Amino acid sequence: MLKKIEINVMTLLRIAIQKSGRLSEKSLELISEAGISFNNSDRKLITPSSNFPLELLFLRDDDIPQYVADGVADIGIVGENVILEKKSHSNIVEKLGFAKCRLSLAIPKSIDYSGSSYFNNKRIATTYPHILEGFLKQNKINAEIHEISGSVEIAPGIGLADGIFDIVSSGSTLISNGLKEVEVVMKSEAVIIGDPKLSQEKQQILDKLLFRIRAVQKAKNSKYVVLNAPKENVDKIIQIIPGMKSPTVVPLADDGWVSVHSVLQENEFWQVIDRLKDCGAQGILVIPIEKMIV
Ligand code: PRT
Ligand code: ZN
Repeated sequence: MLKKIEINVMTLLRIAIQKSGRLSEKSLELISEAGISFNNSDRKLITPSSNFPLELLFLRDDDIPQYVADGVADIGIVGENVILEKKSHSNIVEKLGFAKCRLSLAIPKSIDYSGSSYFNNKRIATTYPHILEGFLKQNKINAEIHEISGSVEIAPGIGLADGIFDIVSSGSTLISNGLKEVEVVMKSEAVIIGDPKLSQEKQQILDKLLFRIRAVQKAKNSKYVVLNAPKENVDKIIQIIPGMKSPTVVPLADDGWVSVHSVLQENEFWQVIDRLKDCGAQGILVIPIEKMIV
């Protein structure tokens, strides 16, 4: 008699990440901080997780929007600059806050720059022709676009172009090539893009993944703070560091003092610490938070 065999085909969400480059390490770090493990020692193209219904697909960053649009990958991590250049229709699901940069126009530093009309009848070298074309059209500038595949920053020096349109992060590449940034056309950071038509099962996996990623991101932007303060200033201190719901206030052995525990945001850290000190706070301890579920 034939036995009925039940095959349990588990649904996996497939995420495309950059194989090697500026996004790869941070993308893998994010996934690992979300508690998702992979064994990719043999560098396979597709690697399933051992503890979460996710599989990694390693690609060049330029190919990621198309793979997501075609449904070969369900989601992907890529820079906003690539999405715009590839005119991809994938949804931005989450901004990730790393690989921040801008796409800018730059010219030799010796030239006086009077405004974007400078680029009329000039040659601009770039690896981002579509974004540049859009900017030129919008600003009614009639310039010649020279699409090249790399080392854009050397183009003016060798007489190939009058200016460049490229990614700028610290600005040191421009400086070391005798160039100056004159127009910021767009700002970019790494984002998760997604297929807008995910199945219900895959959407549930994505929601779980996003829940974890948000907890990690929120924790990174927050610090746990513990301090001692004179009792009469507690109300003022609570207003400065209201915390997630309300700070914990614990009496100290010394009757006139309390210990206050709360959470503060990284970006307002120094201003807040100064205000706390003005309220007589002492022994301020600031502790990193690993995960934060609100
Ligand atoms: O091989 P693959 O196609 O996958 O990678 P890639 O070589 O096309 O891209 P990669 O790894 O260099 O960058 C991936 C993404 O990182 C980009 O699409 C951006 O979204 C983001 N990013 C962030 C940057 C930079 N910062 C950056 N500084 N991408 C490139 N640069 C380069 C830039 O082209 C210029 O040459 O760094 C130089 C400028 O840097 P600064 O710091 O001197 O201004
Ligand atoms: Zn690329």
